[in-house]
Amino acid sequence: MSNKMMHRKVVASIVVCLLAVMMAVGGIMPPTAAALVPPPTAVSIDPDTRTVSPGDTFSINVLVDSGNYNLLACHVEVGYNAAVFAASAPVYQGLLGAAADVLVEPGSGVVDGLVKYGVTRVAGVGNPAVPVNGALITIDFTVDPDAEPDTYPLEVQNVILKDENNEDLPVDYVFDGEVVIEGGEKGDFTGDDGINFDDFVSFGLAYNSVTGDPNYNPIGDFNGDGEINFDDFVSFGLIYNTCPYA
Ligand SMILES: [Ca+2]
Ligand SMILES: [Ca+2]
Repeated sequence: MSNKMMHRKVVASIVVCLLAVMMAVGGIMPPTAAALVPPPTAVSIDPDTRTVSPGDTFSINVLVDSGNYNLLACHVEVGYNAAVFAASAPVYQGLLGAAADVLVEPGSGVVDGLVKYGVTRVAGVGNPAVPVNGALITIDFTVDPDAEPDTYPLEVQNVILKDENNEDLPVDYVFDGEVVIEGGEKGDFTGDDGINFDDFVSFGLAYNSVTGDPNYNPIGDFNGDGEINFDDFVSFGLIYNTCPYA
């Protein structure tokens, strides 16, 4: 083999290798590899964290994502500290079809720090199992007025997901939620029992915020609805320049 031919072969090999690398990096590979790995299933609490004060009420959603799988039925439980929170009965959000097209599992409800909910599609009503991703239920919580400031978990437990053949689906991810209970009296940002100009400035910094915003502070959310707005400002005004907590 001449040096020239040898050189050509080497160049050709390099080009082939480069093409292979480019195809791999660019994802121009045959689609079979990706199709074999379905996207994960997940059950989570939304929002995953929130900050409240003693006596507040708040709502969470339980989200279910079945990935590529057709979801026929599901069962979830959410554990919470019953000494700190009171939970409402879970409210179905239509994830597996309209309320008339599903059956709710007997025993769904609230018992001793556990919210249970199960639902399955009814056959023959044009409600076939399909992939879903959204809110399954909403739960309202009330924080005990004497609750100790701390961080409390909302734990997703005993998840069961069923496909169209009543076979269990993998539960790839379960995301718990947490609730941070802050101490302090409404309006008293400085914690000195009086409501004065310092508190007014802090109230202004939190004004127009909602739960989850970096400047949201439940001390300014007098009615505990997750928003600091004009209603709260009126409540703030009513105790301005007083010492309501002394
Ligand atoms: Ca103050
Ligand atoms: Ca408010």
